Amino acid sequence: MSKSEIPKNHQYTENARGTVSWRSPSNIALIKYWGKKGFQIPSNPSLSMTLSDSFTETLVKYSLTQNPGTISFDFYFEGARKPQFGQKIATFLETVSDIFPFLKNFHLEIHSRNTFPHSAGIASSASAMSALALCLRSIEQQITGIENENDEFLKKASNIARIGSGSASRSIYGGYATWGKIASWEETSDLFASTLKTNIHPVFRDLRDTILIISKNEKLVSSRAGHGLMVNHPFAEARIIQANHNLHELLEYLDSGDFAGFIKVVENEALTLHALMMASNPGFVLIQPGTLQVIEKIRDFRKQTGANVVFTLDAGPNVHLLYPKHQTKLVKDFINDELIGFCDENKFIDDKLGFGPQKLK
Ligand code: 2P0
Repeated sequence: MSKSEIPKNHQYTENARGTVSWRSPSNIALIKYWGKKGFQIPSNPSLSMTLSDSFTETLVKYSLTQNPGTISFDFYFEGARKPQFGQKIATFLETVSDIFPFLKNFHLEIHSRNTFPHSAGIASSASAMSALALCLRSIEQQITGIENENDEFLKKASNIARIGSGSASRSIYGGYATWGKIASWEETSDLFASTLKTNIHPVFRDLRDTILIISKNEKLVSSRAGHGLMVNHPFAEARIIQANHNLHELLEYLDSGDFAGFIKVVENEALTLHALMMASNPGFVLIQPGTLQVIEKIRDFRKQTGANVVFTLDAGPNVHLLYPKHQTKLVKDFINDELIGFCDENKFIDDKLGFGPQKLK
């Protein structure tokens, strides 16, 4: 957009200031997004489970800026300025200012907090970027007075969240969400996520996720860099075929309630993600000895008890242990008896399948 097209401040005088706030959850991918083509377009479709209790709350106060034509904001994380997050937000706001021209007419005061402990090794970009995208969408609605249908509101929020962080596009929706074009599924897109509308068997409707914190340390290679290493990766083509195949199998198992099939696909995706990292050039390793020991324990436990427990991994060493609600006692005893010793300061986080973001203001 050229400078002359930037709306003049006086156009906004009626609704020149306000406050919006959203709570948005994190998610854990079951079919992994790893690798992109072009700008924030995934190489393959992904499918995730939206969490409930691990979320970001973001509040944005907006008011007309003194310097129209530039991005102007202050960012506070848990009450303090955080320059390293601020830089990511500056880039994001600049990128989406074509879509939200008001960003160059308003000053934003952004306050954000996470429910999960900072530096617990939990990826926060999905919840943080989705919360911010929803706030921007609400500001747009308030200052333009144009109210969209809920579906349209969320679709655009998901598109904006994707630009901030690919996985954030899925956090806009509760339950299970997919992002990325799935052949022959009209409602799917590379540009935004959508909620999974197919039948979900009851066994998958109350899934628990206990996140075993193997290490709280910041990882050495960012996801953004990891995605980049999928360009010219020797297994890239095979990975795209595998992800599509796994996605279709998983959809069948989610429908039929086949937990053994679910375990097979979900663990294959988790291990493949890290295998792709290791086979990158340069290769990198984000799992730790504790990750592998916990995986072995989980597989032994499953063999011995026949319990429906399955692990998955994010881009880090922590292990997500998924299981149906009715097995909570069995699994919690197992964690306390056999797994907790592998956790950093004995830490784990209990979470579960959630309903998606919530507007707070
Ligand atoms: C996912 N991850 O599907 C995969 C699996 C991590 C492992 O998406 O570059 O922070 O901001 O789009 O979304 C992490 O990458 O990357 C991720 P960007 P993002 O959840």
